[in-house]
Amino acid sequence: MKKLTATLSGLGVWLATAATAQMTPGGIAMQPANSALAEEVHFFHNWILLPIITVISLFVLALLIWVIVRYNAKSNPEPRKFSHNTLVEIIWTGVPIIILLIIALPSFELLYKEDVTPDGKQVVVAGDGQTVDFVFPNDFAESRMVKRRSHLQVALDNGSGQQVLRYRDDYRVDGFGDAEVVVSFETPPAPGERVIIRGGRSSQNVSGCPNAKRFIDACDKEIVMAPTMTIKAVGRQWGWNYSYPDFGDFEFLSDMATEEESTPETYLLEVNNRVVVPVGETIRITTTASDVIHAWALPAFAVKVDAVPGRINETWFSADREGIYYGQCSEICGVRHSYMPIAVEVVSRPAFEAWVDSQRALAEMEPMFDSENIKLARSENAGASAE
Ligand SMILES: [Cu+2]
Repeated sequence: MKKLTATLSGLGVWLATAATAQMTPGGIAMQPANSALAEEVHFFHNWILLPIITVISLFVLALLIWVIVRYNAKSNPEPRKFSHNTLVEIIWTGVPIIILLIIALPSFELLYKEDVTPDGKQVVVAGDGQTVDFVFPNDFAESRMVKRRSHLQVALDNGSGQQVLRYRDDYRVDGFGDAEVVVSFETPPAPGERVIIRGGRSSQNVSGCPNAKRFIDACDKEIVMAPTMTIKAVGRQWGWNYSYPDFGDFEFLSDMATEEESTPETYLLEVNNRVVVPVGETIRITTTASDVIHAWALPAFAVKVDAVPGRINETWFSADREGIYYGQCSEICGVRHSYMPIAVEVVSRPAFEAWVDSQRALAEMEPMFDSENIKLARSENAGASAE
């Protein structure tokens, strides 16, 4: 493999967007979430796990204090001799089962969302003032087909933003579970209006609810689009190799930046070549390793997936905001385990395309996009370690 290493200087153009998420000194809370799924994970931790563990800890502490005070040898010199109490035993078996169920049900949902890559897709049709029926091809795998109203979302865009429509009030649907789902309107959408139909099984809570300005405007779930690209991340002792198979399979090494190349806040987290992704798009990450087990983890996206030699693991994320997000290898992999950080730079779509073309230029490929101002982000190795 051609080794490409670089200095940070070329990436300066993108530094301007710098909202970042990283560890902070003394921090105890989780890093700010940058995806709807990460917000759901944080909600699960902050409003289900933390209250339950707090109540249990205080309850057990109170029991202990009660036993110590009330039943010590001095205040209770004549202990009673019973050893069973059926009612108490049923309660202390039953209540933990209920608590575990309360924890398990939402955690299964989260695990499923993290595990299954979204497959949602979107059909946009222009209205002509006459057509009332719009077809959504239901060409998913049988187990993932659009079969219920919650698998479909419909919006109208008249040029001033998307207006989410209500099932039955605004439109009707024919053919749930069939090869074609037909969305019907009472009044035909006017010329210039665009009908947007989103379908799929993968949904997530709307980020930043209730003030979200997303496809679904209220406190609701939105269908998550299928990935627009795949990034391959290969862990090695001690750094990451990335490639972008959808864009000509250019690849680069990503190694920890030196102290001089980092800021005091990002030292040990910064890398010489960051992963660059477009904002708001679903990104599939496939990961493996070339020597021992590593793990690709990015707290702001609630992503953590093992990179195992000889097998490919898959995960996904969709970033809500532009910025730079840091993570670290999260499977102890050797002496320099703590020196193989992960840095993801989330940029606008045009900036992403310019970056892709710059990487293709470095790999001596033709540009893919009509991007202006291509900056060559990778230069010759200026001291950053490639090993
Ligand atoms: Cu590692």
